[in-house]
Amino acid sequence: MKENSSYKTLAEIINSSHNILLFPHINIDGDAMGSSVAMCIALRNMGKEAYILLEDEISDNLLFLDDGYVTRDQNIISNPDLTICIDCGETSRFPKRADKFFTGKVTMCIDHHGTSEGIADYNIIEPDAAATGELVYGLLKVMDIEFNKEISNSLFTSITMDTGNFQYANTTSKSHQIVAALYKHGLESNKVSINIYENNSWAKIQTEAIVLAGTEFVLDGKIAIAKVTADILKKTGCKMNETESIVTILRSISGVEIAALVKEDGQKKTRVSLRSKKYANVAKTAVALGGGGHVKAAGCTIDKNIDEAAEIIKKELIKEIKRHNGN
Ligand SMILES: [Mn+2]
Repeated sequence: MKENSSYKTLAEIINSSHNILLFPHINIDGDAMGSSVAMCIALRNMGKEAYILLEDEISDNLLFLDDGYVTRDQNIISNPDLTICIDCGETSRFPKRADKFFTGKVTMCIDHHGTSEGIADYNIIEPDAAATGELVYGLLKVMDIEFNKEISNSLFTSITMDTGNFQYANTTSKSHQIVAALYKHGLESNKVSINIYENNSWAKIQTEAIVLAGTEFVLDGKIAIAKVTADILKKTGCKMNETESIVTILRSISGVEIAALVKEDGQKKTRVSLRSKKYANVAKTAVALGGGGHVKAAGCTIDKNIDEAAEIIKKELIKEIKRHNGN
């Protein structure tokens, strides 16, 4: 991996660029969206032409942040002075926009994933940061940007969502300090939290109920595995990208160390989301099956039908638990 550039270097390059495109990852989450929107607002307030370029949909609970920043038109800026990938650092995380990213006269990456490859001319990759929003906050400070309510709400979205609302192990005093500072600039934490967390579709909640009812518990309840089938989604009308929260609910069950959500994505394609609670390393399991991620949150895709994939995952997870429990 390339060495990180300094915030000052990034600030200077941004200052001298006029047309700027931002590239958050596919399946955009609160961190990617919040970081990108905060950045886009700051750039426009500096008088730049800036857009967030996407290739897929935004989940309903994040739409409130988009006040004309998002576009899917790759020609909106034909020769960007600068392109910035945000909360991602591998072209597989923005596959249909990868060519466009490299048309930037200068490229940048701002990310906190340990798997980030340093693909840009200038990179700031800090795996210890809880959210990319923390890095964008730091950069906007160095750029001497005037913070406002919109920037504060965006960065709060980023940090609250990537820390599991300040519950996950990645949460630090810095996460809290940044949020505390955002209040001084008009942060509306309750309004934002209602938009994000209390805005579920009935289809999503029904899907959660059906999927959770079918949970299989293994090794005295240390492992919980649940399946999202195409049939369930058809019945409820829920979108696949709205089912991600189920794995967090599974992990929250008392006694569960590893939660696995197995999602049918075709006849011979199953996507798997893994979460661990205290000691298990699900990144290890995911990597063994061709995927990747963090120690406590990882995933992979298995080219088998959902039932076969669930069996494969179950065997691997039993091994992982037994590795720690010494039997
Ligand atoms: Mn993130």
